[in-house]
Amino acid sequence: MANHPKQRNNMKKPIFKKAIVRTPARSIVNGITTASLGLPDYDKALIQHTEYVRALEECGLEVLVLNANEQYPDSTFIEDVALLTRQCAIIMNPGASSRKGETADIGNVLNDFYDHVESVREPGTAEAGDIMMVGSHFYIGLSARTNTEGAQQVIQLLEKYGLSGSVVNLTDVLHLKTGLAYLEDNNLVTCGEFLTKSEFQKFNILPIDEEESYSANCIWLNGSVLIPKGYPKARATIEQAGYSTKEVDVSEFRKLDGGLSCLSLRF
Ligand code: CIR
Repeated sequence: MANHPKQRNNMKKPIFKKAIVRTPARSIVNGITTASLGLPDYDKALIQHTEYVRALEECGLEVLVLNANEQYPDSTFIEDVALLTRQCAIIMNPGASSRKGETADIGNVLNDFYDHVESVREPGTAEAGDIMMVGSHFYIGLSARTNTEGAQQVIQLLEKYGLSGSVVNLTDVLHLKTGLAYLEDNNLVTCGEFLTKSEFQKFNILPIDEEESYSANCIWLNGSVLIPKGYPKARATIEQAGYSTKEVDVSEFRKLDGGLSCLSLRF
Protein backbone atom coordinates (compact mmCIF):
# COMPACT_ATOMS: atom_id res chain seq x y z
CA MET A 1 0.00 0.00 0.00
CA ALA A 2 1.34 3.45 -0.90
CA ASN A 3 2.33 5.73 1.97
CA HIS A 4 -0.22 8.41 2.67
CA PRO A 5 1.59 11.74 2.15
CA LYS A 6 0.59 12.86 5.65
CA GLN A 7 2.33 9.86 7.23
CA ARG A 8 5.89 10.60 6.18
CA ASN A 9 7.25 11.68 9.52
CA ASN A 10 6.72 8.43 11.38
CA MET A 11 9.86 7.54 13.23
CA LYS A 12 10.85 6.04 16.51
CA LYS A 13 9.09 7.87 19.30
CA PRO A 14 11.15 9.34 22.12
CA ILE A 15 10.68 7.98 25.59
CA PHE A 16 10.83 10.65 28.23
CA LYS A 17 12.32 9.38 31.46
CA LYS A 18 13.21 12.52 33.36
CA ALA A 19 12.14 16.11 33.82
CA ILE A 20 13.65 19.15 35.49
CA VAL A 21 11.38 21.81 36.97
CA ARG A 22 11.98 24.90 39.09
CA THR A 23 9.72 25.84 42.00
CA PRO A 24 8.00 29.20 41.45
CA ALA A 25 9.61 32.09 43.30
CA ARG A 26 7.63 34.58 45.42
CA SER A 27 8.87 37.15 42.91
CA ILE A 28 6.72 35.46 40.24
CA VAL A 29 4.29 38.37 40.63
CA ASN A 30 6.91 40.50 38.85
CA GLY A 31 7.22 38.20 35.83
CA ILE A 32 6.91 39.44 32.25
CA THR A 33 3.41 39.40 30.85
CA THR A 34 1.25 40.65 28.01
CA ALA A 35 -1.91 39.07 29.44
CA SER A 36 -4.53 41.12 31.23
CA LEU A 37 -5.48 38.38 33.66
CA GLY A 38 -4.22 39.93 36.88
CA LEU A 39 -1.27 38.97 39.06
CA PRO A 40 -0.55 35.31 39.74
CA ASP A 41 -1.36 34.10 43.24
CA TYR A 42 1.90 32.70 44.62
CA ASP A 43 0.31 30.13 46.95
CA LYS A 44 -1.96 28.89 44.20
CA ALA A 45 0.98 28.75 41.79
CA LEU A 46 2.87 26.56 44.26
CA ILE A 47 -0.07 24.16 44.53
CA GLN A 48 -0.50 24.05 40.75
CA HIS A 49 3.21 23.45 40.32
CA THR A 50 3.10 20.52 42.74
CA GLU A 51 0.19 19.05 40.80
CA TYR A 52 2.08 19.55 37.55
CA VAL A 53 5.02 17.60 38.96
CA ARG A 54 2.64 14.85 40.03
CA ALA A 55 1.20 14.69 36.50
CA LEU A 56 4.71 14.32 35.04
CA GLU A 57 5.38 11.52 37.51
CA GLU A 58 2.12 9.82 36.58
CA CYS A 59 3.38 9.83 32.97
CA GLY A 60 6.41 7.86 34.11
CA LEU A 61 8.97 10.64 34.56
CA GLU A 62 11.41 11.03 37.40
CA VAL A 63 11.33 14.73 38.27
CA LEU A 64 14.20 16.83 39.62
CA VAL A 65 12.76 19.87 41.40
CA LEU A 66 15.19 22.81 41.58
CA ASN A 67 14.88 25.41 44.33
CA ALA A 68 13.11 28.65 43.57
CA ASN A 69 15.35 31.45 42.32
CA GLU A 70 13.96 34.67 43.76
CA GLN A 71 16.25 36.82 41.64
CA TYR A 72 14.43 35.76 38.48
CA PRO A 73 10.62 36.09 38.53
CA ASP A 74 10.21 34.02 35.34
CA SER A 75 12.63 31.27 36.31
CA THR A 76 9.88 28.70 36.86
CA PHE A 77 9.47 28.74 33.04
CA ILE A 78 12.56 26.57 32.85
CA GLU A 79 11.87 25.19 29.37
CA ASP A 80 13.15 28.44 27.88
CA VAL A 81 16.70 28.14 29.23
CA ALA A 82 17.85 24.90 27.58
CA LEU A 83 17.16 22.56 24.69
CA LEU A 84 17.57 18.93 25.63
CA THR A 85 18.08 16.35 22.88
CA ARG A 86 19.10 12.70 23.06
CA GLN A 87 22.63 13.63 21.99
CA CYS A 88 23.37 16.95 23.68
CA ALA A 89 22.04 19.79 25.79
CA ILE A 90 22.16 23.36 24.51
CA ILE A 91 21.95 26.21 27.02
CA MET A 92 20.00 29.10 25.53
CA ASN A 93 20.68 32.83 25.71
CA PRO A 94 17.22 34.26 26.50
CA GLY A 95 16.13 37.23 24.44
CA ALA A 96 14.34 38.81 27.40
CA SER A 97 16.99 40.80 29.25
CA SER A 98 15.41 40.12 32.65
CA ARG A 99 15.78 36.37 31.99
CA LYS A 100 19.40 36.15 30.82
CA GLY A 101 20.76 35.31 34.28
CA GLU A 102 18.44 32.29 34.57
CA THR A 103 20.98 30.21 32.66
CA ALA A 104 23.79 30.73 35.20
CA ASP A 105 23.26 27.59 37.25
CA ILE A 106 21.68 25.35 34.62
CA GLY A 107 25.02 24.14 33.23
CA ASN A 108 25.91 22.50 36.54
CA VAL A 109 22.56 20.77 36.64
CA LEU A 110 22.82 19.52 33.05
CA ASN A 111 26.41 18.30 33.51
CA ASP A 112 25.00 15.59 35.77
CA PHE A 113 22.94 14.21 32.89
CA TYR A 114 24.87 15.10 29.71
CA ASP A 115 28.39 14.54 28.39
CA HIS A 116 27.89 17.32 25.84
CA VAL A 117 26.57 20.69 27.02
CA GLU A 118 26.74 23.51 24.47
CA SER A 119 25.68 27.17 24.64
CA VAL A 120 24.12 29.87 22.47
CA ARG A 121 26.22 33.03 22.66
CA GLU A 122 25.75 36.77 22.02
CA PRO A 123 24.74 38.27 19.70
CA GLY A 124 22.59 35.18 19.29
CA THR A 125 19.50 34.91 21.46
CA ALA A 126 17.22 31.91 21.71
CA GLU A 127 14.57 30.62 24.10
CA ALA A 128 13.69 26.96 23.83
CA GLY A 129 9.96 27.69 23.98
CA ASP A 130 10.66 28.56 20.36
CA ILE A 131 12.01 25.10 19.54
CA MET A 132 9.84 22.12 18.67
CA MET A 133 11.33 18.64 18.32
CA VAL A 134 9.99 16.33 15.62
CA GLY A 135 12.15 13.22 15.68
CA SER A 136 15.67 14.35 14.84
CA HIS A 137 14.51 17.66 13.34
CA PHE A 138 13.96 20.86 15.29
CA TYR A 139 11.71 23.72 14.16
CA ILE A 140 12.99 27.03 15.52
CA GLY A 141 10.68 30.04 15.70
CA LEU A 142 12.10 33.46 14.95
CA SER A 143 10.39 35.61 17.54
CA ALA A 144 10.94 38.66 19.72
CA ARG A 145 13.06 36.30 21.90
CA THR A 146 14.90 34.16 19.34
CA ASN A 147 16.88 35.98 16.67
CA THR A 148 18.33 34.71 13.39
CA GLU A 149 21.84 34.52 14.82
CA GLY A 150 20.61 32.48 17.79
CA ALA A 151 18.65 30.13 15.55
CA GLN A 152 21.66 29.63 13.27
CA GLN A 153 23.86 28.80 16.26
CA VAL A 154 21.31 26.24 17.43
CA ILE A 155 21.16 24.68 13.95
CA GLN A 156 24.96 24.45 13.76
CA LEU A 157 25.11 22.81 17.18
CA LEU A 158 22.35 20.37 16.27
CA GLU A 159 24.19 19.45 13.05
CA LYS A 160 27.34 18.76 15.05
CA TYR A 161 25.39 15.93 16.71
CA GLY A 162 23.74 14.57 13.55
CA LEU A 163 20.46 16.45 14.08
CA SER A 164 18.86 19.16 11.94
CA GLY A 165 16.96 22.41 12.33
CA SER A 166 15.01 24.91 10.30
CA VAL A 167 13.54 28.31 11.06
CA VAL A 168 9.88 29.34 11.15
CA ASN A 169 8.78 32.98 11.09
CA LEU A 170 6.19 33.89 13.64
CA THR A 171 4.39 37.12 14.24
CA ASP A 172 1.42 36.71 16.58
CA VAL A 173 2.56 34.56 19.50
CA LEU A 174 5.28 34.73 22.14
CA HIS A 175 7.00 31.45 21.30
CA LEU A 176 6.66 28.84 18.56
CA LYS A 177 5.20 26.32 21.00
CA THR A 178 2.62 28.82 22.18
CA GLY A 179 0.70 27.71 19.10
CA LEU A 180 2.05 24.26 18.25
CA ALA A 181 2.62 20.90 19.92
CA TYR A 182 3.94 17.76 18.26
CA LEU A 183 2.17 14.66 19.59
CA GLU A 184 4.27 12.08 17.70
CA ASP A 185 2.77 9.80 14.99
CA ASN A 186 2.73 12.80 12.64
CA ASN A 187 0.04 14.56 14.72
CA LEU A 188 0.51 18.29 15.20
CA VAL A 189 -1.71 20.36 17.46
CA THR A 190 -1.93 23.65 15.61
CA CYS A 191 -3.49 27.04 16.17
CA GLY A 192 -3.70 30.52 14.70
CA GLU A 193 -0.92 31.65 12.37
CA PHE A 194 0.50 28.12 12.11
CA LEU A 195 -2.61 26.52 10.60
CA THR A 196 -1.74 27.68 7.10
CA LYS A 197 2.07 27.58 7.18
CA SER A 198 3.38 25.46 4.33
CA GLU A 199 6.04 23.64 6.38
CA PHE A 200 3.36 22.13 8.63
CA GLN A 201 0.97 20.88 5.96
CA LYS A 202 2.71 17.48 5.83
CA PHE A 203 1.47 16.81 9.36
CA ASN A 204 -1.92 15.57 10.41
CA ILE A 205 -3.13 18.88 11.82
CA LEU A 206 -5.27 18.80 14.96
CA PRO A 207 -6.73 22.31 14.82
CA ILE A 208 -7.42 24.32 17.96
CA ASP A 209 -10.08 27.04 17.96
CA GLU A 210 -8.89 30.57 18.57
CA GLU A 211 -10.96 30.80 21.78
CA GLU A 212 -9.08 27.76 23.15
CA SER A 213 -5.70 28.80 21.76
CA TYR A 214 -3.97 28.59 25.12
CA SER A 215 -4.41 24.80 25.06
CA ALA A 216 -2.31 24.47 21.88
CA ASN A 217 0.62 24.40 24.27
CA CYS A 218 0.21 20.82 25.45
CA ILE A 219 2.76 18.02 25.93
CA TRP A 220 3.02 14.47 24.60
CA LEU A 221 4.52 12.30 27.30
CA ASN A 222 4.97 8.62 26.60
CA GLY A 223 1.56 8.21 24.95
CA SER A 224 -0.47 10.56 27.14
CA VAL A 225 -1.09 14.21 26.47
CA LEU A 226 -0.98 16.77 29.27
CA ILE A 227 -3.32 19.64 28.52
CA PRO A 228 -4.32 22.70 30.50
CA LYS A 229 -7.57 22.41 32.44
CA GLY A 230 -10.65 24.05 30.97
CA TYR A 231 -10.40 23.56 27.20
CA PRO A 232 -13.03 20.93 26.39
CA LYS A 233 -12.98 21.25 22.59
CA ALA A 234 -9.22 20.87 22.40
CA ARG A 235 -9.35 17.92 24.77
CA ALA A 236 -12.00 16.21 22.63
CA THR A 237 -9.96 16.83 19.45
CA ILE A 238 -6.86 15.27 21.02
CA GLU A 239 -8.79 12.32 22.43
CA GLN A 240 -10.46 11.71 19.06
CA ALA A 241 -6.96 11.42 17.60
CA GLY A 242 -6.43 8.45 19.93
CA TYR A 243 -4.63 9.90 22.95
CA SER A 244 -5.49 9.68 26.60
CA THR A 245 -5.35 13.12 28.16
CA LYS A 246 -4.53 14.45 31.60
CA GLU A 247 -5.70 17.92 32.61
CA VAL A 248 -3.54 20.20 34.74
CA ASP A 249 -4.67 23.54 36.11
CA VAL A 250 -2.04 26.16 35.24
CA SER A 251 -4.19 29.27 35.49
CA GLU A 252 -1.59 31.16 37.56
CA PHE A 253 1.14 30.59 34.98
CA ARG A 254 -1.16 31.63 32.16
CA LYS A 255 -1.31 35.06 33.80
CA LEU A 256 2.36 35.40 32.80
CA ASP A 257 1.96 34.00 29.27
CA GLY A 258 3.36 30.67 30.45
CA GLY A 259 2.00 27.37 29.19
CA LEU A 260 2.31 23.76 30.24
CA SER A 261 5.46 23.03 28.28
CA CYS A 262 7.31 26.06 29.68
CA LEU A 263 7.26 24.58 33.18
CA SER A 264 9.62 21.67 32.51
CA LEU A 265 12.61 20.34 30.64
CA ARG A 266 11.84 16.80 29.54
CA PHE A 267 14.35 14.25 28.31
C1 CIR B 1 8.12 35.27 29.63
O1 CIR B 1 7.49 36.19 29.08
O2 CIR B 1 9.26 34.99 29.34
C2 CIR B 1 7.41 34.47 30.71
N1 CIR B 1 6.55 35.31 31.45
C3 CIR B 1 6.64 33.33 30.11
C4 CIR B 1 7.49 32.34 29.39
C5 CIR B 1 6.70 31.28 28.75
N2 CIR B 1 7.54 30.31 28.17
C6 CIR B 1 7.23 29.62 27.10
O3 CIR B 1 6.22 29.89 26.45
N3 CIR B 1 8.08 28.68 26.70
